[in-house]
Amino acid sequence: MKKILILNGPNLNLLGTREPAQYGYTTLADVEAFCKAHGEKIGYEVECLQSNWEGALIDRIHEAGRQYKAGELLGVVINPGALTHTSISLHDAIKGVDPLPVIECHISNVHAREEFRHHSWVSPAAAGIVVGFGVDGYLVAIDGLVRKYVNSAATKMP
Ligand code: CA2
Repeated sequence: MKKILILNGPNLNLLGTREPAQYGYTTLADVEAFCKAHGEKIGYEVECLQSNWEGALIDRIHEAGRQYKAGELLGVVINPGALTHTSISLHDAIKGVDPLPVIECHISNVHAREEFRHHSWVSPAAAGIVVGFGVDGYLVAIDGLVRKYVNSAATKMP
């Protein structure tokens, strides 16, 4: 069974325990569980990793690039947390594994928040972006990945 990788960056391990007005009450364990269940339903094994370390995320993206080349991985959904707004290294890592599809996902609508959250270093390297759907955004991102790279509506047009 092909895989989809879900990556979560710094502080997302705190999901559901603080700042519920911004991020809701769902924990990261809940998110990972419903992503795995959804993946199973649509025929993908979902693997999840959260790290507070930029380098660990970059190492995993490099490994994902190898898995993609080997035909084992469809793509990656990443919520890079605040690294979104600071990390050129993450941008370079995603560019470095092109054409591996990487979907950037944010729980909150970053564009309706502080100015410093409006810029993303990840977006220019991403295959798609999901913003502001709460934790359901992870499912939207998974479905978007599958629709764009497997079941494209465009491929079904007469
Ligand atoms: O909206 C998102 O998903 C963010 O990626 C979350 C990041 C934030 O820096 C981005 O601007 C937008 C914050 C992740 C920290 O998550 C927490 C969750 C609960 C309590 C504290 C932090």
